[in-house]
Amino acid sequence: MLSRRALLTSAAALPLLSLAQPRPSFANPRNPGPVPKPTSGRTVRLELDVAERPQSLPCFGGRNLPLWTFSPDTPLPIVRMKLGDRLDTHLVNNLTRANEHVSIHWHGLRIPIDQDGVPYISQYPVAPGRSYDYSFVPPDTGSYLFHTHCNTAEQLGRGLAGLIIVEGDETEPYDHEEVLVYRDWHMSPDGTAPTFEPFLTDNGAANAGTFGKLRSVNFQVEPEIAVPAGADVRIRFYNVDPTRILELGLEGAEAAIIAVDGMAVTPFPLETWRMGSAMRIDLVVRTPADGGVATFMDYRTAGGAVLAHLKASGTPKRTQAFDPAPLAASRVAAPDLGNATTIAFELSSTAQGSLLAADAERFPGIDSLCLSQKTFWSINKTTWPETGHEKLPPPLAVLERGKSYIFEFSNISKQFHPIHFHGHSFTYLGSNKNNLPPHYTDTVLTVPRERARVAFVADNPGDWMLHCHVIEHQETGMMGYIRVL
Ligand SMILES: [Cu+2]
Repeated sequence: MLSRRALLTSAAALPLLSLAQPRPSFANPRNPGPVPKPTSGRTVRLELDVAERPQSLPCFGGRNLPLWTFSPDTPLPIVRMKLGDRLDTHLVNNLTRANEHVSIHWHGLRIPIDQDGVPYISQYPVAPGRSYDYSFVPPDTGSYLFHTHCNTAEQLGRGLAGLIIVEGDETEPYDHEEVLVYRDWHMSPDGTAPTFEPFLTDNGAANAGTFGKLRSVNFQVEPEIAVPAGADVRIRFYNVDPTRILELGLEGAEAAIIAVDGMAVTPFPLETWRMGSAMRIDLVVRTPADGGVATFMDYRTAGGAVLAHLKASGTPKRTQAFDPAPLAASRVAAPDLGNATTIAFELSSTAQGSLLAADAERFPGIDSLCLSQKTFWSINKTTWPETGHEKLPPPLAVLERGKSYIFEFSNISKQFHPIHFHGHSFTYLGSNKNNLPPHYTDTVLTVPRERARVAFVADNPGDWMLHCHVIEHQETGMMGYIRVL
């Protein structure tokens, strides 16, 4: 299906290719407001007790699955804090499987490297029975998440994720807020066995990934979420699935994107927006009149798949035309494009990966090829961690602190790759395939034959992971790191 996105164009900064049609925009969009000031200096404490907790979520249809979660109280901890607050986290690994280590990555947060939660780079992984403490002050407002960075396909697949919301970015109050969290579950839709299906398969890893068969939003199948009628409702939409890439759209209501990966943008209409694993957008939706319904859809699925409904009720809160209020500007430093150094990254499959993908096409269902080494993907022909996470290859690039860089990602493979960079936020420059409005992102979602460019100031010293967030691609080679000296 040709997506609506493919028909859209924009006047993004420094496009590689100018296309004729203008992208839809609001008549007089308002730019993000002044950078917010920290308003408090509290310490927020977070206890993460990682353990297996079999439970039945609403989407499981009465079945119990052996979830791995951070808390006995909720399957998805949500931390709300104010800009300026410190987050002190005590992590305990109470998993009982031998050698099932954990570490916590704070996805999208531009925090110091020693808090980044990557095993063998920022810390040793935390063994069963052991604990670890994190402490940092998030520097930005917005919508973020955390997840483990060990055995991630399975650990995230079993449920180990949480959200961090740093408040203080609204320039005008919206009428209401909802958090929508998308994910699949690796369970058989008809089976009764209280177990998960495989999280990582050779066939999946060499292709688009192993998808869960059950889709959920907020742990429900196609939930109906109550919202006030005729109101401007802020929606924080998260894709926390380890694999699936969504093409998110909304039918039945006007909507504006006001932030991408936590960082404010000049509001622009939501047509559709591609969201890889761990990507977020903040929206303002003008909800329908009393009794009306608006529906979130995924257009990457043939014919479109329903994700969730917003059901409006009450007297309309607003009657004037939709003019979404912007958020406060991000404090991400503006890259100096005139003096930036460009570094190219080629995203490709390995010979083994290509062979396996071709075999899978010829022999559907083929899997478990007894491969001694599963290395299907590479960045600039280099791979990690085929011989162990702890054996670090050399960095993909060494950057000078304070200087500006342009990263150019060329996807020469047959699959989508959302490339996530730790510790920084990219300024999107443009692409030969998808000209998107100006925005910041911590993940560059590339499609086959796409050449996408982003820029940033290397202002955070450390060894920062650069990897595909289709977790099976990451775990089969598409992973490296960038050194900022
Ligand atoms: Cu990938």
